[in-house]
Amino acid sequence: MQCVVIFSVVLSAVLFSADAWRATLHRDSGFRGGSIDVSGNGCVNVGKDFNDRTSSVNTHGGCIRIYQHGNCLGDMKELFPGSAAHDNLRALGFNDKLTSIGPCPRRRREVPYSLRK
Ligand SMILES: [Ca+2]
Repeated sequence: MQCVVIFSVVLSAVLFSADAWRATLHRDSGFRGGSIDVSGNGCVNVGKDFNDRTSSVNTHGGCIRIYQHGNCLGDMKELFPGSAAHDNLRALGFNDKLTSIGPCPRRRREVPYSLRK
């Protein structure tokens, strides 16, 4: 019985960590202006102070999906190391739109270095 409990705890830790993400949202482009750290294991709605006010995002080397509406609905953009315009969401058509953030699908393929810009 104890083994089952330990196994369950370890398994849930692995499952949750696989979806864990962290991001810093900035009100202005170029990672300037007021900022807030957001993290989660699934979909998270950003606080109303930052709803529709984010202009640049630091993904801390991870992959996140940003959504136009709450509960990870509406237009979506994927941000990951090597993707364009973390520092200027306007270039993605996403300035002052971000309302929720979620993880990227697991086992996303690595972007070949040659395709990075
Ligand atoms: Ca929005």
